[in-house]
Amino acid sequence: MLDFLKKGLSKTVASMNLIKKGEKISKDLLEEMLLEADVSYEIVEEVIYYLPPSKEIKKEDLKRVLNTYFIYEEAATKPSKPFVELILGVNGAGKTTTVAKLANLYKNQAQTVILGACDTFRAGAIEQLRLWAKKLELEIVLSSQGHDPSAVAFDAISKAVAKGFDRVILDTAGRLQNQKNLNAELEKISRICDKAMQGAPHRKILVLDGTQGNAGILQAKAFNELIKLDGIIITKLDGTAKGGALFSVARELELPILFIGVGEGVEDLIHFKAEDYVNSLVSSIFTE
Ligand SMILES: Nc1nc2c(ncn2[C@@H]2O[C@H](COP(=O)(O)OP(=O)(O)O)[C@@H](O)[C@H]2O)c(=O)[nH]1
Ligand SMILES: [Mg+2]
Repeated sequence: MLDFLKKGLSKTVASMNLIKKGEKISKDLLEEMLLEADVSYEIVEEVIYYLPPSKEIKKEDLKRVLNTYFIYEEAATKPSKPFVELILGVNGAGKTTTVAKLANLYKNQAQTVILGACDTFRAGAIEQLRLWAKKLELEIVLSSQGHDPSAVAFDAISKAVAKGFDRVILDTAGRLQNQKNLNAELEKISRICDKAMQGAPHRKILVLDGTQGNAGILQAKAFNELIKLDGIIITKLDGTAKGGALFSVARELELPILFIGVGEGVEDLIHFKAEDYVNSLVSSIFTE
């Protein structure tokens, strides 16, 4: 069970006196519960439309309809050594923490990882990543605040190539309020990555703050227009009742959700599996 879903939904159930017994639920209550979980209004209406036209909804029918939303698979990536990942997103979304989580995951799979502290905009960001690298005993390439992030990316990839590392993960700064600069910066980082190693970056991942619910979608779209994304990681789903926004995120961006973040620790990263997510949501709706 994904607890973040249960938390939000049990509140709704408690506050309502509508029919809900075992394997069936009234359409009105279902609608209410999906909205409460921050499934967007548009998608709730659509789900209701695709359900059988009876007043009471069966669990299996709901599962079937909800599962149709996560159809976007990750494009097949050619194996590459090193495999370079660019982590994008606005300030505070959870990028640096997610870089550490991913690095830890790869390390546990016996892969060698080098981190690139390309968020040179804030001194705190470099230090934060340096501390993670120390804790996880990982190599890191960094420079000082204000330096060119592309240079850091170039050095990290070159080092990984020279030393035969399996992975490079590049943390970045996300100043969406200054789109023009960000655009130029991301374009340059991409270009320099490719210069350091042809084909890099191999995966561009957007980190989205899950507590923003559906409000994060516009932001995500803006990033996807700046740089073609390969997938999304949604963070902070441990502290929110807005887990239902994942439906609209997947649908609107037509991108796969790769992982979800459920805490501040390095282990708090879950591989996103649509079926488990839908099962959890449906179970929370049908059990009190
Ligand atoms: N509860 C929770 N907090 C998170 C999660 N991911 C990141 N954070 C916290 O969110 C804050 C911002 O994260 P950070 O990685 O610095 O964001 P960045 O600015 O995008 O690099 C930090 O306090 C993190 O500990 C998560 O999955 N759950
Ligand atoms: Mg950061």
